[in-house]
Amino acid sequence: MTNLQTLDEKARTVLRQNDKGHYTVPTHGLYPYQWNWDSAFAAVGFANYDIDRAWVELESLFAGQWDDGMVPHILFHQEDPGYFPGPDVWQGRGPIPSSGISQPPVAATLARRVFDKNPDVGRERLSPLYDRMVAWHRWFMDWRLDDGAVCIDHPWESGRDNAPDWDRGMGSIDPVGVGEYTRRDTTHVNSDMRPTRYDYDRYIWLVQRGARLGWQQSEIVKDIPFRVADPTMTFTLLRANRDLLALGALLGRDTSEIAGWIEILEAGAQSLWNPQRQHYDGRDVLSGSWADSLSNASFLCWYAGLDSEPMRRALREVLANVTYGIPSLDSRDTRFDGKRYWRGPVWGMMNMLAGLGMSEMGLPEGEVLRRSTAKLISEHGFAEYFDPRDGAPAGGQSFTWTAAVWLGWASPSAEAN
Ligand code: 9WN
Repeated sequence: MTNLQTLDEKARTVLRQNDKGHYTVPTHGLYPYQWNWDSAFAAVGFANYDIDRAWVELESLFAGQWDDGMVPHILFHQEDPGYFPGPDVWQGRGPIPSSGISQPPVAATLARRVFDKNPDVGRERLSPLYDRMVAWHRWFMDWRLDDGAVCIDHPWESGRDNAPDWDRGMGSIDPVGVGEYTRRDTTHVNSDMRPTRYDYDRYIWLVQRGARLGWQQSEIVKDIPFRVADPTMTFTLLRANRDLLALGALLGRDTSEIAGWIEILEAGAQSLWNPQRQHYDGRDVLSGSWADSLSNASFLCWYAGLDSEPMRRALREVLANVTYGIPSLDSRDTRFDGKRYWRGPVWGMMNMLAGLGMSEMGLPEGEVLRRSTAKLISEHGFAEYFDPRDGAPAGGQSFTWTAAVWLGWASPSAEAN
């Protein structure tokens, strides 16, 4: 067996170990539940060798959908004291105990990749999921737009928890009354690689506030003092709508509503363009200020189908300054921290999304990124994230989405499939 075949086998072993039967945990210990966008990546990994299991993963995720269309960011299928905050703090109101916020909608896009692996099976399994996906996307369009860009009301919703994009909004929160709580994450992982106490006080305060409002969007939009227009959400939803439209056409559905959403988001994405910095950026809605953050989410523009010459230049510069791209924050930024989560480390799944978009739009950097991600994983393992300067693994180990990214995109065998 070659080294690469061994790695394919190891990636499958990671998925098998994290498989709880009908859903997958991101990694044991640190994240003992089903996470939204992690599961969509897991499905792509499974699709490589078990198409039924891939669809089961997506079906389990959408089984947690709320009446209003929201698909939660965590489903607490089985209580586990190893993670905080759990279902008692969140007080979700869906059919499965859950959190009260969502996560970047990559599911339709990644379901399309699963569909393409076996369209016969895909047609049958997608049909009931399709309506759920439409309802979820409609929830974002109904409740989360600001000037056509998609907003978050909790940093966890973006999936880039401690990114500098939220610093301004987090700074305006006084977490008074948050009370005593015990973090669990820092019992699993070195605290230098995790968000700070300052961040956590505000994360928990926001959860308590949302829970008190019963997670009613009409109340949240008036009451929660945190609202940021986010490139991750905007670009993933725009892209997901393009894929959902294609899937809807395959199923013979009326896709005119989705076509309308695409137009709104294409125009709205331009409200994330920071004219001084000349790149896509986070925009704090309540203060009107820019994050001045050139992040891996900024580079999802091609994934969303949007090309830009200044973004191409920014990409070349950012990649020239690290060994393994794309860092979650430009390494020349004074806020860069190569180990701390979304303030510097490189994430395989973000590379996959960004790299796919670049290749589709003819940028050679897409293939550069695929190869450098393959090198990163083959030299440093299936970690949650990595230091972009030397590839040192960080966060949780034996991580589902890193294994899935290997099987579905980075591995040479992924090309053949
Ligand atoms: C909070 C599971 C999740 C990812 C997020 C990542 C991290 C959770 C945490 O882990 O967030 O949702 O507790 O730190 O930031 O993107 O989905 O892998």
